[in-house]
Amino acid sequence: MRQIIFATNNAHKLGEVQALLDGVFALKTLRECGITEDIPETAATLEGNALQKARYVYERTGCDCFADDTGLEVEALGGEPGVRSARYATDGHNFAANNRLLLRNLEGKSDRRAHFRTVIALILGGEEYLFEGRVDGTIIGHEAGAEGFGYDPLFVPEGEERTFAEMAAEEKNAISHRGRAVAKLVEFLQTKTKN
Ligand code: ITT
Repeated sequence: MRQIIFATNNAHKLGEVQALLDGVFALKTLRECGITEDIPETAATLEGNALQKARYVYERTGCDCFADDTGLEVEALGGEPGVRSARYATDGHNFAANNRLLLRNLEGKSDRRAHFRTVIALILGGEEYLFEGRVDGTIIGHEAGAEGFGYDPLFVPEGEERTFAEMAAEEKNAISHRGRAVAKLVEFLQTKTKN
């Protein structure tokens, strides 16, 4: 099976995407390619960061690779935390602190609409491609559930009553931002590898 590198240091994402790409491409991790450092994400947009991460890996390995950048965009906060979702409350990836800050910033606000948006940048045979996935929903007033990661315990997708953190991984993947973006990636890779 053809191999492709997923440029992420987030083990949760790796698990989610691994399940979705099963049988299409064999995923290689950054560690397996000898890249152990954090990849810079300094762009002002999700698209920019996804491309920055994929290019970083392509320049070092010359191999087919992709990266995703995801943000939670909250209507009442003018799209925040958006591209700063990982570092909303602190410099690191402190999920609990990020969730506390989000709840505090939404205190007293009746508009709880939000969406997750994922942008995937793929470099295949040296060519760059972008794919996007989005899921709309609402931010509830307290954390619920222990599955998933990040803002999942606060996010109830449209048409559901449970948060992403209360769903099994397959349920989240079937409707999530990342699941939708990966579905587009998989469809593209399947047509490319047929030709
Ligand atoms: P890599 O850059 O190494 O891939 P990361 O954790 O920095 O990992 P992102 O920049 O794409 O990933 O994501 C930013 C943050 O958005 C992430 O740290 C989480 O807090 C949140 N996030 C991303 N995907 C999410 C998901 O599916 N559910 C809940 N929160 C998510």
